[in-house]
Amino acid sequence: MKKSGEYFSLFETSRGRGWFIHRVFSISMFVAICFIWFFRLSHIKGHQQYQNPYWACLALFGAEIWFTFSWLFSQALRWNLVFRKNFKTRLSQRYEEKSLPKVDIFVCTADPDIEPPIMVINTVLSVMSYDYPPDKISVYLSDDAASDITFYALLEASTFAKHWLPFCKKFKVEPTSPAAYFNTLHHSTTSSLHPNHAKHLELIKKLYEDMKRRIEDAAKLGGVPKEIRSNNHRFSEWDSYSSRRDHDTILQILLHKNDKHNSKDVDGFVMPTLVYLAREKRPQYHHNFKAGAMNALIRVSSNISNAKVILNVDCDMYSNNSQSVRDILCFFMDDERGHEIAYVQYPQSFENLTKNDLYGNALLIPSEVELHGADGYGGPLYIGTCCFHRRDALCGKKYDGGYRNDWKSDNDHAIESNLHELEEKSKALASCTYEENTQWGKKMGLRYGCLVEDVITGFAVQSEGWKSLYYNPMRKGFLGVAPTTLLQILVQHKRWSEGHLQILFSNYSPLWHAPGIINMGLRMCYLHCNMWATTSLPILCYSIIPSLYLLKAIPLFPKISSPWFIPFAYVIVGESIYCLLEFLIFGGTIKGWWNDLRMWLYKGTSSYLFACIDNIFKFFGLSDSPFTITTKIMDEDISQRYENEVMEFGASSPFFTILATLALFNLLCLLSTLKDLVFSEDGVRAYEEMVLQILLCGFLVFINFPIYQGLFLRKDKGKLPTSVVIKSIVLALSACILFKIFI
Ligand SMILES: *[C@@H]1O[C@H](CO)[C@@H](O)[C@H](O)[C@H]1NC(C)=O
Ligand SMILES: CC(=O)N[C@H]1CO[C@H](CO)[C@@H](O)[C@@H]1O
Repeated sequence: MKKSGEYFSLFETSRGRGWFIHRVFSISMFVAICFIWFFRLSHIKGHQQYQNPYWACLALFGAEIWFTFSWLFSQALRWNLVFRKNFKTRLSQRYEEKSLPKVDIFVCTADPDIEPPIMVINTVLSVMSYDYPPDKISVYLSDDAASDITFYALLEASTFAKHWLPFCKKFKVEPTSPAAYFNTLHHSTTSSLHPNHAKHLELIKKLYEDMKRRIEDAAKLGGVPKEIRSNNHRFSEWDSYSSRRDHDTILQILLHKNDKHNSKDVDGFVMPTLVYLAREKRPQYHHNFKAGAMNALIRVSSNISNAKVILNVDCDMYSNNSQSVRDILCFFMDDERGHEIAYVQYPQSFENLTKNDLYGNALLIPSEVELHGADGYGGPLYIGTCCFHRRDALCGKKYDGGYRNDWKSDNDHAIESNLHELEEKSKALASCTYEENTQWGKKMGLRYGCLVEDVITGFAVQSEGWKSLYYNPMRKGFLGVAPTTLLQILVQHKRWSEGHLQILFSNYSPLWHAPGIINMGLRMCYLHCNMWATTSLPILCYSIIPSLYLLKAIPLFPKISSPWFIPFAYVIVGESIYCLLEFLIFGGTIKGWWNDLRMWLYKGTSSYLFACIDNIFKFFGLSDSPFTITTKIMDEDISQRYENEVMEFGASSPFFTILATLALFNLLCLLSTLKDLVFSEDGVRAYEEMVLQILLCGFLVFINFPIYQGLFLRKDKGKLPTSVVIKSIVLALSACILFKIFI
């Protein structure tokens, strides 16, 4: 992509391969789906020789309509995949030294019990060590628990960083999170290192281990030891602390270049700015969760460093590539396209994945396909972490064609006031009352009132005319810890799907918001996600109704010799093969695909269902859904089972009751059918008409195998608890019996 004259773009865009074949396939699939609709419409009155299952057919038709829309939206996400490639050397040639912009990095943590401080500071250290001029990096940690232990850990980290940063620079360490780096060394032999490197490594490792021990000791004690507290005036800020939900703003600038005594590393080079922030909390003010924390960070940072580019990461996502800042600036600083980009989203990637990814944690299809598809329409979703923002866009500025950022002026903003004054002035920006009568949370910063504040914010920014971009390099930019139990994942997806459904009915609904600014394709991409929760109903229809009618041998689908059978077969086989191929092409395994399909089913029948119910409750003002953080720590046992890909139940939860009931119910239906098939004289001919129903029920039984194991076969702590076993047996049996008797 050459521009007139000498100018070369800093990035280029290429289109996904195979798009033409995909489109042809897509259209053929659509035709087949239309035939299925025709079939339903013409057969909705039911079969002459049987009782008329009018309502059942109507429900299935409803489900099919719903699936069709959901499928259409998913096609939008596959219609036009684009891939980005950048040119860091050009960036360096053009801007190094003179005018590389400053970057503010926000790390958010919310609970020291769930997010251990040692993990948090590993993330902080990893982003402090970016290969980028350190005086241009500022790292802000937002601690929504205002935990003195997290602060103590950060304080320790600021000292450790003085050794760690030069070490990283000298030996080109990757990844720059100490824990992750030391972990990689286990695998390769440290003996192959240069003696000088080995010596330094040993020293730094000891420093790290000592620091880790001190932090973990403090965590065990449940507080920072008295000696340390009294020796450091910084802890006096906790004097006002009465609880996590009731305290003053605590703001500490731990490292800053204006600090004469404490701003250089052991080699005498200046260090990145490091700031700790716990915004003010009062019980009578709603704190708006992470969105509130981010907005406080945006304001506080504007007073301290005011970088034009903001990176936002969760405290468990460490940087796995020290070049990421430069990678991203290639997009923002491109002369031709850069000025319209509001944010660049990285995929959310995880290190703790097992080979076949039992829980579909890798989000393979969303991150390898769907976000590329959204990018093709000018706007991947903002997913709340691993995202680089343009400050102006995040703060509510509108994009009009004339917008240009002057990166040079960015560096002029110098702070002369002394650090104490700076801290005091900044504190006011993080107070509970600051946002009263302002546009924060409405038109500025992250938008409030939605469980997926990130997605709605991304959409709001795009509806101000900005574009966003998806960057998914081979080597992942950030790595986090994936949830490791089924319940954590189901709860997480409940929150996501519930939040997405809120968007659908909010002011920022992709159905009608910002006409003329957001194109149809992108709207469909958003709708695909917004509709997650509602797909629970069709999925439930399909996992209950056909199996129920098996019990009475009433067919709901065409028989095998009928021409109507063909579109059904085409859609089922075509879609399965397509999904499998897609999964394999993007690096999954066959078993991984099967697991992913199972998770789709489980989310559909539990998380999404509860999300729908909760949304309805909320609509009538009945319940206030708590923002649940998913746990990141776990005991030995659970982690063993996770590594062996054994499904973790363990807890008694309505999520599991519903999954187990459905699994048992389908098992009963299948067994009863097979019994009839074997013992009845006319069995085979009768069942020729029921083949699709038997296959569907058989599929549901087959995919639910881990549940039967958890119900009846396993002895370990991760099996389904007895209460769930009893409830699900009673429920499934009574459903079958009642149906047999009354319908
Ligand atoms: C993380 O970074 C290392 C280099 O430090 C690289 O070898 C590895 O492939 C990266 N991990 C992922 C998942 O990309
Ligand atoms: C929480 C967890 O499972 N952590 C593990 C993630 O993977 C690394 C290396 O693969 C292990 O060292 C952690 O214990």
